[in-house]
Amino acid sequence: MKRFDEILHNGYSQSFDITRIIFHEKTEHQELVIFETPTFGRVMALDNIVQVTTRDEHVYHEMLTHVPLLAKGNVKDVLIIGGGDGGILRETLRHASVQHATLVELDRAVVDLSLEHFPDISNGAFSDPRTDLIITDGVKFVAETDKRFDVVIVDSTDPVGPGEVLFTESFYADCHRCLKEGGVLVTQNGVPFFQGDEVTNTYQRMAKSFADNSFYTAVVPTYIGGFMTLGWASDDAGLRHVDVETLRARFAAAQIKCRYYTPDLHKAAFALPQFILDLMRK
Ligand code: AG3
Repeated sequence: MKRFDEILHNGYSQSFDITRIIFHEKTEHQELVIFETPTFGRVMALDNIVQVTTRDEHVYHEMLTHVPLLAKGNVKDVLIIGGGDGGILRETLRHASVQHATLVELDRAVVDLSLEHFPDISNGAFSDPRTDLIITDGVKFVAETDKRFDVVIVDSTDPVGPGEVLFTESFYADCHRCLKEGGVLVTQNGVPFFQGDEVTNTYQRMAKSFADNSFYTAVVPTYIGGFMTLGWASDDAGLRHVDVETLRARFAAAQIKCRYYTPDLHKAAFALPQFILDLMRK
């Protein structure tokens, strides 16, 4: 294999030069490949879809973490579904208010191989005393746990293969059940230019359990196609309208240095292009 061609969108793909294959095997749940590239550094793909690159992972991890945590403020308990590479966990634990971060990952191999080949992505987060790592099915966990969280972050693969169950109405209902009053759920929701149905489906499915739901955006170069949509749901509609001064004050107090996230960008990320608004139909 001299190149890696991502197979995700119909008739259009991205292709990486491979300078070295580091790992390539079928885990219990999916095909996992790790390789080195000249442009994006080290890359991990699951079932032929790029999940993480050392070059741009911070964009996705910062936006999927700091937006809900700073919108809510003083967050203590966070649940992460998926995210076995530890990037969301790393960003979550940068908030001193966080007392417990529970990470529920289906595939132990993702955690083990990320620790071995992408140590900077978790950057010690798995050994933090606040971390509780649980290897099980996220669907089962949210259906059964009696713990309650301020924020639930779903860092999933796309809705094909093992990730599909994390895009259902019953899963969102169980996430709602796991939230403290006025808590917030955020999810990975694809690239709407190519995966528009995901916006329409998630919009309708989240609305069944939450009083308010929408999307916000981030641009992640290796999730090709422009904007990525991140799903947002809460019973507190005010959380997606927190004013920028409050966000700036919380961000400054948290003393977190980011490479993509800024409070102004946080605010702006909820302003959606018309084609995404059009996909949000009941
Ligand atoms: N999980 C999200 C990958 C989404 C890729 N999808 C796409 N390009 N449409 C990434 C895991 C990072 N912790």
